[in-house]
Amino acid sequence: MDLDAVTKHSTLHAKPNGLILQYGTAGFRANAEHLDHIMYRMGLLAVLRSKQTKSTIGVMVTASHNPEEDNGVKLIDPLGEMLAPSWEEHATCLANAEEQDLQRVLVGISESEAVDLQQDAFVVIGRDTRPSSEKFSQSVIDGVTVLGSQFHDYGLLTTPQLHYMVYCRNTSGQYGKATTEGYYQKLSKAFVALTKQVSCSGDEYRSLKVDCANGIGALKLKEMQHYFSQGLSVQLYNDGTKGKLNHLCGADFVKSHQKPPEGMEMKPNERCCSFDGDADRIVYYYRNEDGQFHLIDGDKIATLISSFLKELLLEIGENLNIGVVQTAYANGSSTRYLEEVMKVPVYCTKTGVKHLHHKAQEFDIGVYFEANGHGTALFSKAVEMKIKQLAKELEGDKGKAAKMLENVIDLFNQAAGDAISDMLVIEAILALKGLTVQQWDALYMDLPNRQLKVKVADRRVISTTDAERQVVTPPGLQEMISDLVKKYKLSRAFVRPSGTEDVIRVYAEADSQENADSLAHEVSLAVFQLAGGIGERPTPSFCG
Ligand code: 16G
Ligand code: MG
Repeated sequence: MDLDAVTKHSTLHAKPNGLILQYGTAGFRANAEHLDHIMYRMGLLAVLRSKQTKSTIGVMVTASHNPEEDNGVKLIDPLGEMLAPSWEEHATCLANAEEQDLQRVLVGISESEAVDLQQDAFVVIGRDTRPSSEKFSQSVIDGVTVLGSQFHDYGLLTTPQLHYMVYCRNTSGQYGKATTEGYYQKLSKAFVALTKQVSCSGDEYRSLKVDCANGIGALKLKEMQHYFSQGLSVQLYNDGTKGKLNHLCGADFVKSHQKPPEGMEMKPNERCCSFDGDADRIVYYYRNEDGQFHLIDGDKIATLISSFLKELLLEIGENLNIGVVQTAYANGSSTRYLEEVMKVPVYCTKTGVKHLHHKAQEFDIGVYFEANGHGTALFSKAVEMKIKQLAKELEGDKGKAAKMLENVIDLFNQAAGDAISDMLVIEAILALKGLTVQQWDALYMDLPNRQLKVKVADRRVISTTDAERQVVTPPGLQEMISDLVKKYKLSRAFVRPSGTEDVIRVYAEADSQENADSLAHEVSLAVFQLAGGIGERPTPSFCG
């Protein structure tokens, strides 16, 4: 390691004095003005991780659904997964080291992780469409090359596409070809094969309106659409030619405001969906004849997918274990429906994709979704091989089901939740089952719910257990929440420190919107009082 060169280049990416940032749930995120040094240093760290794992490592420059002025970066581990937790800590240390300590911290990480510095390294880089992203990917490359390592810059990519590339490269191409072309072909081939079997020929399933959040999803869908146009025609809205990234549009906006994005023309009962800014989340929605807006979030997506997979397994007579993984934010009705009607075991993990992903890997088939629309289905290697075998051997209806399952496995991005892949899976399932968007929505009724945030002096005063459903500290807060919950029917509430913003998040659900709103408000007051709230005390209008 040429440490003098590291220091010399570091002066070109100087760290603002005293700035402390943390590698959070989805990497670093902040206003772009503060991030250049982080990019350079993550280039350095990716090289060390690559040497240690003897694999290709990914670096994605994006701040997902955050405003355009922000940016962020995260590292992708060899199998396309999120960075291992011990390396998240190294990332935080390296990011916060003052210039004079940089060499020492870098050597410290190499030693503690027994990195063989003679080992070759390879880093792949992707970026979203933010104005600051191109320059930042150059800073990452500076970090990679100063350590004498090789890289490939994919340029503009969705986050899940970079996860896919990393996975392909580290499995000798067995998962697919590590190019955008390879990605488009793999997914489209599976989608077209699936939808060819659709017996009802209604045009209803042939078109879909997609809000691309003025982000990278628009560019990539435009490139991809002719590959699958036999099965589906997509109309793109908020494609980045006019509006600002994530501004009044995108999956996060639609989910949190429970209303359609700006710019979308919705006719009654038309199926629409929204991606987020880096296309790793998706939610669906429609308006009924009365103009009422209906949101179909990650919970209902998980329900549709797991019921379809369960039916296919029944058809081929295989008793494989399916598990659905959710977080505390999953609507209570979805959990009840999955457990009681579909008889599928449901598990709850902490918020953040890495937690759900790891839990889902414990099953033959693990379906995971956050209510906000991030998710996918994972198939164990043994299951994948078995299904491939059955698709060859079985005949008649069983053979047809096995072939469908084989294509479904190919259609899901096994490395990360992926809006494009999920969209094609959902479209295929709706068409194959002959379900309209209203029929899908009617599987169960969501319980009214409300999410709020409370500003506190230090969000770390709140710690939680039981997958964030119970508060441990400060003392007395859980008792207050439990007493408040008892006042309402079908109610539930929890609070957790955000991993991406300096706030405490509050979630409440109950039998009516009014009750969910009052419960959320009362719980916010308890947080404000016991966890050191700052600024204005939460008022009932807070809920609007
Ligand atoms: C990040 C997470 C997302 C989670 C959200 C919670 C990834 C890729 N993304 O966006 O899964 O739902 O954070 O944010 O892990 P919060 O901690 O601020 O509530
Ligand atoms: Mg995202």
